[in-house]
Amino acid sequence: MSIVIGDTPRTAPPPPEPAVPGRNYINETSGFWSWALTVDHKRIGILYLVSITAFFLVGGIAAGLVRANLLTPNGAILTEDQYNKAFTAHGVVMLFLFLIPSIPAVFGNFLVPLMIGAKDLAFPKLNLASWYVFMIGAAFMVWGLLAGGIDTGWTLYPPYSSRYSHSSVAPGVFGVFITGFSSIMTGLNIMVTIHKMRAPGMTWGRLPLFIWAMYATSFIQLLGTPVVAITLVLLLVERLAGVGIFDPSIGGDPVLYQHLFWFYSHPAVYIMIVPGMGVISEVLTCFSRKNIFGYKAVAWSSVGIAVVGFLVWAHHMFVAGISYYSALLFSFLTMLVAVPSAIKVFNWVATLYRGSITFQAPMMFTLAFLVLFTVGGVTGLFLATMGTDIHLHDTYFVVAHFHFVMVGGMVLAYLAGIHFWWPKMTGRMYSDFWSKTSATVIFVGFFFTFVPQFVLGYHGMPRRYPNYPEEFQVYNVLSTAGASILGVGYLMPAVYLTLSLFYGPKASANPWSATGLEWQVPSPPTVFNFEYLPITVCGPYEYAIGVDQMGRGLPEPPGMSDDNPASRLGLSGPAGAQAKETEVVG
Ligand code: HEM
Ligand SMILES: [Cu+2]
Repeated sequence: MSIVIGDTPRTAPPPPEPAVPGRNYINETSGFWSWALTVDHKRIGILYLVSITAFFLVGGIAAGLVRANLLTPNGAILTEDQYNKAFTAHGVVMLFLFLIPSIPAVFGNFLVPLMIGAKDLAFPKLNLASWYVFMIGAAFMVWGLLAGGIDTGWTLYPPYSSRYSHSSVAPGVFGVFITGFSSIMTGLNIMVTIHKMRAPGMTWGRLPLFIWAMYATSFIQLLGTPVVAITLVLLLVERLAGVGIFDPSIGGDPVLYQHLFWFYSHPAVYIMIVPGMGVISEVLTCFSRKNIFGYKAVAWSSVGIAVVGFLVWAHHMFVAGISYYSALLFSFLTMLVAVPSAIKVFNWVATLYRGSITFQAPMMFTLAFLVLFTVGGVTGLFLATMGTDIHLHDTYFVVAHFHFVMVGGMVLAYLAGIHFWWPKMTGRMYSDFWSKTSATVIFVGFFFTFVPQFVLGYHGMPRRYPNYPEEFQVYNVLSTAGASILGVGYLMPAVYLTLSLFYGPKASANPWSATGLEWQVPSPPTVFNFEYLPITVCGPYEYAIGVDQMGRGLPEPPGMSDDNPASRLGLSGPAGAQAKETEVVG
């Protein structure tokens, strides 16, 4: 039966209480083994959080070395060989050990069961195994990076990587190969969970958009990762056994490697960004107190990106000697992939329109994402256009482009997510002032770091070179100065979030007055998440009528007390019309 809600529930539900008060997933059991052998998706999420934060620090130090070296035209601190190893370490660690696992493994683990009303992921033991596999792969990579370093760049192009490099390519490549399995396990687990474990009433059309994004991401992880895995094995076979696969001097084909590598690595950039887009949809709706504009379009565009993302890989190879006609085709297909991304951006902006926006830290990171990701996406179109890419390929323009999407996009979405769900994950609130300051410092630092790189690339400064002509110095100094600001911006959350664990005020179950099922359980949640079976009665973003997904009234949103309640509840403006359309199935 479906009914239309007439009057608006105004009272907050009684805070849900665990069966044994004060018990939660963090303090239920204690000791080393209770964490090392846990199969609780929330604890595994925390294990991932701690590990990838450490890797982010390592990758950040490598980036600091690269930028410091570029302060002077002839290299300020590193030898040329050390420089090659520093930027490779930066790329490898950031991509394989931070960005790819970040949102899927941390928030995917922690939130997917909570958001769909499940006790855990479908395969809890596989989930724990995925973390161990990740750490084993990471150990091999760290071995490669410490024992001699790797100097090939993260793309590991043969024949240099397979035959001529004297650095520790083999353990590094083997490590990347192993972490791939972890990614596949996580993807598989999340996909099965979304299919099989949704609570009653949680239909596909009522799934939070983060879940749709995670679903699309799992699809890429499952289909793409095996391809890179076999490619890396072939690389190792050539390097260790001398079998000619990619090196032309022994009968191989180096362009084949590029095809295989980018067949995974282009979709992999969507493993990085699509989950971030999911986070943005959650935070943006909550802090503008509005339903998402165009739910179906946003949900299906995640799937669209996942599918079309597989058809565009050769845009990395326009100058690698592929035929003119295939380059033309890939140029066209690449433009297509920008369409679903643009659909999302338009719908987010439309969601903001006439919303009751408040500027808590998660929202500030989200708005920064909107600006920076858009710039990143649009500059991707310059690169997708063959004529301009021939000029821009392998220059700092490309470096700036992918940092806008990966750092300005993904990392900011990740920070938005951390700030949004931190109270849920830890049960503590963090400093309002410092979190907003950090968002501002990161935004400013980001601009100073990467905008000069567009100019450098346009003027022809190649990427991966340790030195440059003098006229480029001013832009490089600007970029390094910006990177220092950015570094400070990143250190701030590390400090105030850690302090919040000890001194932060206790968080309520639903501190942001959000609608998702994860906010209907205590902060932090209990071991089995729900003391009762949550029954979903409506879509995920009914802020306009002020109800959560179980149809219960929301608490007062933060920063809203001085507002006119009528406008907040959507009784005026376009949200009023939305309220009438809202269907509640009982
Ligand atoms: C919005 C649509 C996008 C388009 C049209 C696009 C287009 C392109 C093109 C054509 C290149 C190759 C440039 C060259 O090597 O000369 C490129 C490079 C790259 N893009 Fe994008 N891109 C888009 C979104 C993204 C996203 C969302 C990410 C990551 C989250 C990303 C990450 C990268 C990376 C890492 C590279 C460089 C890889 C390397 O050679 O090291 N791009 N992009
Ligand atoms: Cu690409």
